[in-house]
Amino acid sequence: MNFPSDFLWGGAIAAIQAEGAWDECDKGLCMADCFTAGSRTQPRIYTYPLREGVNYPSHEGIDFYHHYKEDISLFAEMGFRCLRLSINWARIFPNGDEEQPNEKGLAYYHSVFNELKKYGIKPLVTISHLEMPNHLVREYGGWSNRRVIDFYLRYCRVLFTEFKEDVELWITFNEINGLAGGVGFPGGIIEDGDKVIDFSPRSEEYLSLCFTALHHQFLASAKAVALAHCVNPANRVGCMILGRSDYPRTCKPEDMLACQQSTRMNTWFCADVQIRGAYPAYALQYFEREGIRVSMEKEDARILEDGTVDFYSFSYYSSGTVSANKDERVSEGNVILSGLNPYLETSEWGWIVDPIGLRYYLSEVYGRYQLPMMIVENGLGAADTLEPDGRVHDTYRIDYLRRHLKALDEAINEDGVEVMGYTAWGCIDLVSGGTGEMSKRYGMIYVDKNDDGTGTLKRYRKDSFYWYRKVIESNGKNLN
Ligand code: BGP
Repeated sequence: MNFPSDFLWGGAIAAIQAEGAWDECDKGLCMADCFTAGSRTQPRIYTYPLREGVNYPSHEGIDFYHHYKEDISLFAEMGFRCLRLSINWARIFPNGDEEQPNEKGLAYYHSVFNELKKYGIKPLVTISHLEMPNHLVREYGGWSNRRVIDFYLRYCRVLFTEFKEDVELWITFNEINGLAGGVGFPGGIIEDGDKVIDFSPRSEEYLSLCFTALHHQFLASAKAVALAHCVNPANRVGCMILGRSDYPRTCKPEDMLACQQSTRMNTWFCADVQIRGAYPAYALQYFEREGIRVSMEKEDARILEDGTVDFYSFSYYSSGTVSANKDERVSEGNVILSGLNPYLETSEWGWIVDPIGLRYYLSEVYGRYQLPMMIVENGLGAADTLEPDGRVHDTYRIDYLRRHLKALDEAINEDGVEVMGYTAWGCIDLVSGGTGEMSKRYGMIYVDKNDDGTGTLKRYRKDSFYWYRKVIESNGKNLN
């Protein structure tokens, strides 16, 4: 076991799943504040206006907003060197299109960064993690509107200047490739009553909207990268890809080809644009074939070229299979669908568990780009039992993490992949993005909160807390 000495061990959270305080200190309503609670079988719905008596999990989250000092001290106790967190855009620009930022929002994040500094924990900030001010969704059609690029850049400029002393690691958009899978909400393409995650077959018009929104996010990201470098040359900005290894369902050449094609659009496409600075030919041909229209302007090629990212970050939970036969059963998973694998087990929530897939993925991606990589989300969503003595014996989570860290070690030491760090997803229990549940827990810290919103919000150290502390203390040498 040999991890680099400056390896960024830590955890990851997102504002909409942790902060709560949805209407405090002049924060505006954000898109995710309109997502109802759901479950594995009951989809979350976007409702606007908000409905009386409905549970909207982001409104309270785990109340990180008021508990950040306690939570950060627990992260420090585990030895974190890095915390990935996101800023809620609507806390800084409540409607998104104002000229001036909300000072109270800035003050809050200053306090959070100061607290992290106290413990020597580096922040890695996601500028937009599956949210945007709801006003931009309603009045502008989200990212399908080119004007949103300027609003985003105004927001970025404020962040880069305001937090120049505190933050040097940035991610422009969380899981930017979600939009390429034809799920519109990450682009703010959503209407009252829509399912938040909806995999039903989409029209050419809908897909055109998604890819137009994605194009605008590419431009916004590229401009943000250039701006970040200009404000502070020490800034490093990453793309963030929903990572997943896909295997052909069988060794039939047709399945190989189908797998190659789906991997291109699901995995390679966004990073190709953000790292190589141009649309790959296969994507343009895909648009042509599928009748997808994306309006691009003359200057766009130059913008993409001038704003390529510094590192490749990604989430990794699962792998999948692809078959030329489109009817093969699909597995559950986050935002992109794929087939089941008879050799692998699934989690309680139906996500395929595949540590070897992580090693495979790291090697494939590094081989293509040779950019430093960072795993900014990985973990097991599982139900936990809080024992009467306040303990949580989450051996299944330890086992999941251990196997993935072993795979990571092999990728670094046997395959030569350059990895900057690892931030475990939901290091403290938080609201599930996909289902809106609390019971789908990822944390090493248990938060006493139930799916219906009841609970004391008290924090408890799980067995995985002590285990992860040992891992970090030994710089990854001790995974037992
Ligand atoms: C990713 C998101 C995270 C988080 C994670 C786990 O797609 O970036 O925000 O939610 O998946 O997913 P879930 O919470 O649905 O289990």
